[in-house]
Amino acid sequence: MTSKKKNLSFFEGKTASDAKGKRFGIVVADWNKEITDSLLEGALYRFKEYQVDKNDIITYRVPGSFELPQGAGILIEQEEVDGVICLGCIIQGETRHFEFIAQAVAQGCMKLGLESGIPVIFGVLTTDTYDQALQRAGGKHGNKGEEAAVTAIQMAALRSV
Ligand code: RBF
Repeated sequence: MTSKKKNLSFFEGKTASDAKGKRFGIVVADWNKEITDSLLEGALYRFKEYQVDKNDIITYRVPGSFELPQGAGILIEQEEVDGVICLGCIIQGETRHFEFIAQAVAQGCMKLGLESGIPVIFGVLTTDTYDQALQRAGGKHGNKGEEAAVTAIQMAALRSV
């Protein structure tokens, strides 16, 4: 069912404490690069707003969304980070790849987060059309990359309670 509401997410601006001194990883998929680059831009914008130093942000690129959990795992092994966000865009095509990839990535991110103890944030758009993805990557439904960054900050803060 489609919704006429503009934006159903919680996100309305500043919702977490500043994260100065925290380190974050970002893993970005190259598939649908125009979209994932906008998600990345949104994430970097929010990290900056929350005082995260640019030297404390480590960005890795992977070919497609399917590779996101593995990329995040490698990043966690190689870098000391307080959280990782995975950014990707999976668009429903004519084959069942969509379902397999989306399921695998969601489960991979969850498993990695639980096993490593480092928050792994699922910032992956899963849409029927390219336009729906555009609307969630800086369009009328906001930028889910920004939300992923704020979620990582909130989860990192939870670890230091
Ligand atoms: N990766 C994405 O990030 N988004 C997609 O929409 C996407 N669609 C794909 C469709 C097909 C038919 C295939 C074979 C791959 C697709 N991938 C997509 C790439 C996938 O995430 C992964 O990089 C490759 O399957 C190699 O493991």
